[in-house]
Amino acid sequence: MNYLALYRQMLEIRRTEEHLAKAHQAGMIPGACHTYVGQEAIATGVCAHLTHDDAVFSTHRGHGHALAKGVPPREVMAELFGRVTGCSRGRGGSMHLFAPEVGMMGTSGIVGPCILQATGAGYSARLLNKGTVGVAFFGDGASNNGAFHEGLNLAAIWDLPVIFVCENNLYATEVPFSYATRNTDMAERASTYGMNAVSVDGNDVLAVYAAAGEGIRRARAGEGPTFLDCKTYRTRAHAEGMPSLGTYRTQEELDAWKARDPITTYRAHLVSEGIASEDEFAQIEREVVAMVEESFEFAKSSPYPDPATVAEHVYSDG
Ligand SMILES: Cc1ncc(C[n+]2csc(CCOP(=O)(O)OP(=O)(O)O)c2C)c(N)n1
Ligand SMILES: [Mg+2]
Repeated sequence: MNYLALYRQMLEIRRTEEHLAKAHQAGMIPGACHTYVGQEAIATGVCAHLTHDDAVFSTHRGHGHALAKGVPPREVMAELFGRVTGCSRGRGGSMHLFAPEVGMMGTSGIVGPCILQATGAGYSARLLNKGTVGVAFFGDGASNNGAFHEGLNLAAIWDLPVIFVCENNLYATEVPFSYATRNTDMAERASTYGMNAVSVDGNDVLAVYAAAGEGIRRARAGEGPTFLDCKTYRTRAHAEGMPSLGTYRTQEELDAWKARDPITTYRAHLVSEGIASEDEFAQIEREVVAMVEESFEFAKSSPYPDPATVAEHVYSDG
């Protein structure tokens, strides 16, 4: 277990997202931009166990999943800016981040289907005897979509190697989860399908790392799917340009979750345990900031795709 690698990954996501938020405000990003700020521990703790052969299917809030799965920040940024150097060659933007070479099988603006796609990846892994896993990241809102029932049920009855990662940040856009469902205990709901299901503090990267590690071990060993109910909070607006508070949540609630920020609490934990020093963190901060700045300059100065190539990279060549 590399404690500082987990810290570096979370910080890379945070600093990239902060740049993207500013770029969106400056009008450099066409379309919507949903940041992952506050939820970094989840993608980081899960993806630390994955290889490039494991397949991740993601959501509208997927920059953090792409980064944690190994897509370089420069390719994520360039994609959001619509540049040809982006991971989807500038065709997709924020909600079509694809990088099959590292097992990033796409962010998506459609809430729910990633649950079925990950189940399909698990089915494929089983048929081909690959030893890999399919991973779905999705929000609490997706859990009330029909895809949730179909995906969990199939994975359970066939003992498929799938990890369902619910990022329960208490709201679907501005709808409280407690309004949208009678039973807000996601682990309990998942366990009724007959699968291993655990609740975890989604702001604690070590807790996520441990729970995901056990789930992935089980999946690779043929012991079936695992559901991770990760309790977390997004500390920015649902999407850039929307109000951060609105009328659906209070300043007190936001402040309470900011006090449990996954990056600062983890850093304080490592210092108090004597695992790392403030000097090491300062060094990591310098390196991450430099890398993200360089990625931003790279993305900004990259060309747009040639209009003559508009039909390329849209469908698979098979
Ligand atoms: C099938 C579908 N229905 C509705 C929407 C509109 N929509 C976009 S984001 C969102 C909320 C999703 O909430 P959640 O799954 O909890 O993810 P979060 O934004 O909280 O990360 C909705 C309803 C959509 N994109 N796709
Ligand atoms: Mg949500």
